[in-house]
Amino acid sequence: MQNIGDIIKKFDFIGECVDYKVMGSGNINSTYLVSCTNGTDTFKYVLQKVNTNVFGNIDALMNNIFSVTSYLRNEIKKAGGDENRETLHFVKTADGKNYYTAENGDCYRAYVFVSDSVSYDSVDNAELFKQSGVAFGKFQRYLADFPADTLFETLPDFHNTKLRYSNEFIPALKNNISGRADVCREEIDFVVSRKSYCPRLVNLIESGDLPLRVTHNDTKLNNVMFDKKSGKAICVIDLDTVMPGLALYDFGDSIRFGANTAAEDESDLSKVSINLDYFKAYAEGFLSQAGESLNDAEKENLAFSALLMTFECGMRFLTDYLNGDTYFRTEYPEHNLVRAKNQFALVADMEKHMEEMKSIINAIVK
Ligand code: GN1
Ligand code: MG
Repeated sequence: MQNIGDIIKKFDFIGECVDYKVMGSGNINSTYLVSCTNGTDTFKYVLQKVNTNVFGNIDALMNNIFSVTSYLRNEIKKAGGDENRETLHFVKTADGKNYYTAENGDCYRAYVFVSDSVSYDSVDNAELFKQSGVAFGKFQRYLADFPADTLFETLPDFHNTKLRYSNEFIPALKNNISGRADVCREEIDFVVSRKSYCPRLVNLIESGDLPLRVTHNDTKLNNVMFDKKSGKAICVIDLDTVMPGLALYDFGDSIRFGANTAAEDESDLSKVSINLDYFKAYAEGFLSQAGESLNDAEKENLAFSALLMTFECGMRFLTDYLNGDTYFRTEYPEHNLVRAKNQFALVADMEKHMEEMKSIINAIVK
């Protein structure tokens, strides 16, 4: 473990650091809020240790981030927005590098904390959730003409549910490294009995029905910063997985997390269900920005994408549980299993409400 105080000194921050504390609730990277002062003003930065077990090529990942954020800055300016608040500003190291590599190989990067902003792990009103839909829809719209072939695929096949099943879940089950397969038979059966969901979107990419776009791919509610006063979404964060993907991945993953009536790791499954008001609100927000560019196959699969992204995430949690918790950060031994059960309860509820979900979408896109 590196001394964070020493790491902070490596960055080109204004003034001297007076305080830092752990922030955020991500499952992959470690995040700190750093406060600096030059004697008169305070400057806040976000420092992150990037998970090098998950991301292999940090050079390429940080190049993606610098090029995407500078492209966004331009698009926001052109649209008359405030480019200083609506996208992240990464800060280089004192010797001009995109990130800092410590002696033990740990990698750190930093960006300016968006002032007067806040993120949420859950919402208690539909309007706020709709706002996050606006933010992710806008993000996709602004990046519509970004040269996708210049982007490095930080995690190839990230949402390839078919490969997640055959190349990750099945081997984890067969190898059963953790010896835990016996305690999660019900969840394993849940996944296997729904295997036919996995190739649906991937097949539509192969057939040319679904276009690849530059997408965010990790559209959790807590990856959006909101203005503390106005409640409006300001900007999208966590740009590690910005890659060519499907609009449906971004839509579906937002619903998975934000329209669940419980947190994604709530163990009381009676609290887990799909909130259809939130589903509708998010769809309205997202489609108000990204809707016009969507083709018929995309529109037809919006409701299903919510189910599939929930199923995929549950399968990933279960895979990690079988592998002995090597990927997601866990706080207690059964954490990944609790998450998997939770996601599967949500899938089951979405299955019951699929026709309503489709009607909600049809009423918006008609
Ligand atoms: C991870 O880092 P975070 O918490 O924003 C994961 C997502 C999962 C999510 C589940 C790079 O996101 O894919 O949906 O946990 N990110 C990566 O909470 O694997
Ligand atoms: Mg995050």
